[in-house]
Amino acid sequence: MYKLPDLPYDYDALEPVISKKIMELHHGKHHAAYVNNVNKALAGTAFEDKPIEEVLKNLPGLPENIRMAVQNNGGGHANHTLFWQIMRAPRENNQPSNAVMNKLKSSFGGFQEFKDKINQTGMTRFGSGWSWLVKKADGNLSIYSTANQDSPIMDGHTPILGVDVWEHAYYLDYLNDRAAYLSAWWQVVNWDEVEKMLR
Ligand code: MN3
Repeated sequence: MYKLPDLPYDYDALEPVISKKIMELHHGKHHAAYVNNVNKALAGTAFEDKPIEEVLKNLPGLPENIRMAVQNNGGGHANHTLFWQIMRAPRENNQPSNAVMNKLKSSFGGFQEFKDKINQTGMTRFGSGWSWLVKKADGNLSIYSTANQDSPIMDGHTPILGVDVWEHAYYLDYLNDRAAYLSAWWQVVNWDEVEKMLR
């Protein structure tokens, strides 16, 4: 049985970038539903006590009648768990350490280029999904988007930073302006947490 993780901050901590109302719904309703539904799907199977990463890596090994439910809800659980962890109260001119800067520069040409690519990848995701920075098995960094609640873990990649571009993540604050949400979101990135995962 998975448990809804507590947020590492209060519901209003990300204001004004992300409102308390969005956080209450997003964590307390959306994420909670993913947890409940993946628990239901896995109940009574050999997978119910396995770490979610292990389950997502082995989706083809799951019984077919629960595979899609686990992909959607297990993916949702893993994706949101990371998302909460890599945010914190907003900072102006929010930047990573020099070590992270250098990594992003060598992989993507620069910090601004990196942010632009994450934003563009999120903007061009039609419908619901995520924009990701991932580490591949060979250690190389890559940026791409996934649909719905698909997780990079399903492809054997390690998600390092991900931004939720489902409308539930921004609509109450930004209406249909996904670009404004993505642009503001960089103020709440917890670069200390991102750096830990980059090592
Ligand atoms: Mn979400």
